[in-house]
Amino acid sequence: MGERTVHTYCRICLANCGLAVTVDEEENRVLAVEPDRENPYTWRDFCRKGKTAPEVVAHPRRITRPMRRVGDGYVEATYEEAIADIAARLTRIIDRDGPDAVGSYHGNPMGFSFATTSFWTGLLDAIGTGNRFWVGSVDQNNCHVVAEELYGSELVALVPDIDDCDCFLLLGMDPAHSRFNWLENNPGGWNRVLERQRQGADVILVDPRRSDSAAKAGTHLAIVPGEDWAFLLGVIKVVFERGWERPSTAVPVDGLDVVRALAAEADLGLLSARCGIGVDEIEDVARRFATARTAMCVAHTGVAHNEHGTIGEWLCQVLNLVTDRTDRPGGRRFERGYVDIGLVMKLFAPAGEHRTRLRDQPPIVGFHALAELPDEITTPGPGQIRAMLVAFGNPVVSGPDGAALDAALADLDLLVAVDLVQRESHRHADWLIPGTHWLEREELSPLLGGLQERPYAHFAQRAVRPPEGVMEEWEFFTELALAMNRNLFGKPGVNRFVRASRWLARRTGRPGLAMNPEWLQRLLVLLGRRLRWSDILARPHGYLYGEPRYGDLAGAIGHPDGRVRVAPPRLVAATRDALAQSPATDGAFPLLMINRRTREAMNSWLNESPGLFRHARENVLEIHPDDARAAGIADGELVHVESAVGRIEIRAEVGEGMRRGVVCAPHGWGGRVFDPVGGTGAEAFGANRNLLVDNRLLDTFSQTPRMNSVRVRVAPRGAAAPASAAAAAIAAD
Ligand SMILES: Nc1nc2c(c(=O)[nH]1)N[C@H]1C(S)=C(S)[C@@H](COP(=O)(O)OP(=O)(O)OC[C@H]3O[C@@H](n4cnc5c(=O)[nH]c(N)nc54)[C@H](O)[C@@H]3O)O[C@H]1N2
Ligand SMILES: Nc1nc2c(c(=O)[nH]1)N[C@H]1C(S)=C(S)[C@@H](COP(=O)(O)OP(=O)(O)OC[C@H]3O[C@@H](n4cnc5c(=O)[nH]c(N)nc54)[C@H](O)[C@@H]3O)O[C@H]1N2
Ligand code: SF4
Ligand SMILES: [Mo]
Repeated sequence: MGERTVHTYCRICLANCGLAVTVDEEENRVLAVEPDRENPYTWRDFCRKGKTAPEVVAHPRRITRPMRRVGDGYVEATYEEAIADIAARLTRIIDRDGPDAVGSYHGNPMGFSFATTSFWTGLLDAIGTGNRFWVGSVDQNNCHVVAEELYGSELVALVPDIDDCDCFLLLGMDPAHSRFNWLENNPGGWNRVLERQRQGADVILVDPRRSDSAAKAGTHLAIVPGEDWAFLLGVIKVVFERGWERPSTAVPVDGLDVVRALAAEADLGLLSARCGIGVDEIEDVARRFATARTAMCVAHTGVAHNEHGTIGEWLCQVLNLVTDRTDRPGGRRFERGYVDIGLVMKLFAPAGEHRTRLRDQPPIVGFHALAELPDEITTPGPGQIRAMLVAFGNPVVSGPDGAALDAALADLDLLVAVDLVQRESHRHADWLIPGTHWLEREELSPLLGGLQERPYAHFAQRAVRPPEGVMEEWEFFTELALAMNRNLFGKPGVNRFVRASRWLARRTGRPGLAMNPEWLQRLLVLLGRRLRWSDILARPHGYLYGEPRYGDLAGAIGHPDGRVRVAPPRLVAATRDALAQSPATDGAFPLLMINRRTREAMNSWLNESPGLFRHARENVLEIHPDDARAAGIADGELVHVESAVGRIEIRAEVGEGMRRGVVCAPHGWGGRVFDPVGGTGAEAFGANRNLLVDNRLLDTFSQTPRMNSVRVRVAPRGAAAPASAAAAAIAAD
């Protein structure tokens, strides 16, 4: 009685698994989440995170009313009170200090909600601030920079053609845990790679750690962290020298001579010494990759989060371009999706002129780097940030030097957090605004259409209604702009139009006439001229609307001459500089700390979900037995890990899987979940390894911190010197 099955998809990670969700309609409750086996495309990665999603919907600490800070605690308030107060305070700050005094940060889960991303931009444009910060700067900015340089468009992401690939060269990814997705989604991708391997394909995985994925790959190369660029340059050099070069036949390419010259200058012995992979192994990889029938090189976050992460991504694409793997079967192609990506760019990520006040950095895809945020808040002067809006994000845990950011957030005149629960980054919030869970939202994400490995569209059905009275995030952003009397999207007349449409909806009794995000979704589908809205809606299990096509990349190139610029001068120059420098070492901090993900957690959320962890609910520090011996620590022992900016306590796990000199701790742990409603103590699991990451040591192109090559030392607990003041303070309270 009252039970219903809703077909939708999971929006925790980009695998976007198709789901069959059983709900109790009367109680508005999710009873079970199962994979939707009738979905033609996306359910095979289904995992416990999706299965236990109802625990997040019914989170005992979930915020279901706006909460206003009073002293050290919170009291419930109405949306009217919240919106009026926030609008008044923001207006005062803007009048006093200008629009840039209002900053923003949004995190990864917002990317799954098209309505939210568009109205977030609508609100920020209403405010008129350029101080917009985002998660891409601790994630995939390097890909956007390379796409802009090579293809003239920041949003070009090439999807792999797994089922026809004979040679996979995969760097810095652990798809056995994180699934085969990053910017693009390859449903069931890792299992399909392994299936290709069983059929005879070559799988080469490059990772300093013998990850679960590396253990399954035919070849594992344990690279020195941060030196993927050197390895790839070596491979490219060998390709040129042996005459294996086959320039792209899919796209016209300029600058090959420059790349050839750069590769010729580099010394293979030195490259090998840098990356810790033998000359013979580099030559072998080059041969296998270049002479395979089909091949692809793909680099993920392991490569990105390093000093030369952008050079690494660039050389990965260069290798594909000089061996004719780009936009060719078995390689990586451009999926045009069902909306006009150029139009979307103009609408949602217009080329920003704004530069950061202190470090004078440009935005990437419209947003600045999290690493710069603390200084922009704490440094006085015109343009100083005095208020912050934080939505769908936990930057104190997921970003670099969380202690510095935590101290900065404490210093603001106004902090507004929009989230399901109050996490570490929200602890100083003046207002906590409820978020909605994806099971409570219906949406089409036209942007993700171009990131699917096959032409695919899926309208997500709503499974349950949000808690009584809770507004969807986009509605809250709209209300705030209206209350501030600042035009949404910064466009004259928009607010008047919104009000008029609401009036009409009330008059006619047709709620759909009130302006809402579905209008934008339908408009984009219409302008894309590839799919009909009704055809998408008619397929609740998802819509595979075509076969993969090759040759569309040529038409997507944004450079006026329509040619790929394979040798961007600034990347070539930076590679020369990197070649001229020998890798730095630091006797005080002899180990390099890298990152990995845990299957059961999603970045910094879900690690508190009761149904997810069967074993210890903590992250650990993996360390090689020789390094453990040298540091005087034993397996299972709590140890101190210290860098130049912080210190954490974490349990050691000694094992042969680590490269010597490298330790690994997953990010996303150690942040607290507070209880603003019940007032009970905060919960936390594990240690925040990002407290050790310096927010000034960045990849200059992507503005991303070196989260995968953090110089640290490890010592038994009690033996280490005192932690930095800020890290000690955050740990103390
Ligand atoms: N060292 C190191 N650091 C890393 C990485 C790494 O590899 N190494 N990875 C980086 C990467 S790839 C990423 S994507 C970032 C993630 O960085 P962030 O996106 O800033 O962090 P998350 O932990 O994903 O925080 C997501 C927040 O959104 C909330 N949330 C979830 N769903 C919803 C919703 O529907 N509505 C609302 N309002 N809130 C919601 C959660 O409760 C949580 O507080 O971390 C980065 N940090
Ligand atoms: N279960 C789970 N799945 C997720 C997520 C999650 O948090 N949990 N997050 C999602 C998100 S937001 C993203 S962006 C994707 C990311 O997906 P991936 O990029 O695949 O991320 P990881 O699984 O962390 O794998 C990174 C690998 O890089 C290795 N590595 C570290 N440093 C280096 C280096 O310098 N060079 C090389 N070659 N390797 C290095 C690490 O040992 C690790 O095995 O995963 C998504 N999927
Ligand atoms: S979290 Fe799990 S179920 Fe959800 S999309 Fe990712 S792999 Fe699929
Ligand atoms: Mo990410």
